[in-house]
Amino acid sequence: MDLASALLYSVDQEFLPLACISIASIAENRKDPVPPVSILLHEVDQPSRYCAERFLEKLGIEFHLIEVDGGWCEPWASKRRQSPAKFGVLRMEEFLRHSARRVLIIDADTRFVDDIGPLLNMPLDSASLAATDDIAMIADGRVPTLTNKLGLPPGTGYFNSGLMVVDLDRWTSEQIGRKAIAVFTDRPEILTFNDQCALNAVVQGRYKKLGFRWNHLVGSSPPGWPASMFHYAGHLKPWQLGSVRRFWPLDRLVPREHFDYYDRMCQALEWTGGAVGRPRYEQIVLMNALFIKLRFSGRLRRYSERQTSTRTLKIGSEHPELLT
Ligand SMILES: [Mn+2]
Repeated sequence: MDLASALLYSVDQEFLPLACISIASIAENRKDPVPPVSILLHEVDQPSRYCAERFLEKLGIEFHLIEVDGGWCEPWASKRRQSPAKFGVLRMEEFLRHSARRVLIIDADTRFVDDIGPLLNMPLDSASLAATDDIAMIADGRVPTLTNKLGLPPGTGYFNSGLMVVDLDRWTSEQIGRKAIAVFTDRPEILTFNDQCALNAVVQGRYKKLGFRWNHLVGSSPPGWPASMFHYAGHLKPWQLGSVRRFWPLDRLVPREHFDYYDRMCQALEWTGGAVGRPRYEQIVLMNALFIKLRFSGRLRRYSERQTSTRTLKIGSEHPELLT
């Protein structure tokens, strides 16, 4: 029996179509019914909302689109040049429309290739959430610096917030969201990666570690590692780089199948607004410009280095249980 569960996304206009694709990927791989989905909407126009509704209705799942006024996270969100959508989950207990004991908080730039069933049933022991250690930060050797800046003791883990399996009662009683918000107002200088750093500062390493398969960072994780969920964190987003997929070294970093999947899904969405619905010539110009920027700033080379990093290999051999 599944616990009463819910899935939660928080998006703006640009990321709503991607949340829809992520949800479709969950439905494709799910044997049992998909738990109800709540999507927090920040400044989403009516045509986009209508596209999302039409697409999600076809999936035959229960969903709730919830308009959130992002004004509450000003002025610090604008100062950090972040969309308010990044912070909606920090107040999720106020926004969720139904009771749930377990909430999966999922980034829109993700795609599932396995049944989420194990995440709905796994024990969290005494932790308020489970998440995957950030392999990109491990590979870059940045975890000690990041956690030290957050005021955490040496050896504290650092999770990626792209997928969090949350015990809603504990999250609420431990005031994790409220405390994370306080980091933005009271101690913003400790943050490197916005909400992800704020949550790591609050949780202080007391999270249950999910296997690396549940947050496979495409381009950063070694390609041979198992994957149940692909996370297109950072710059390697297939929907932003489709027309330059054959250019070296992108062709090595992101397998062709990922581009094909997003081509197919973007078509199925029939989106009319936002980045996904941009005219073809405009997309091609933007994609080429982005590729040139990534290639010549050395960012693409850094991805290649992560995949073969000795730190990554070491984690894999020291913690084989995280690679099953
Ligand atoms: Mn992400």
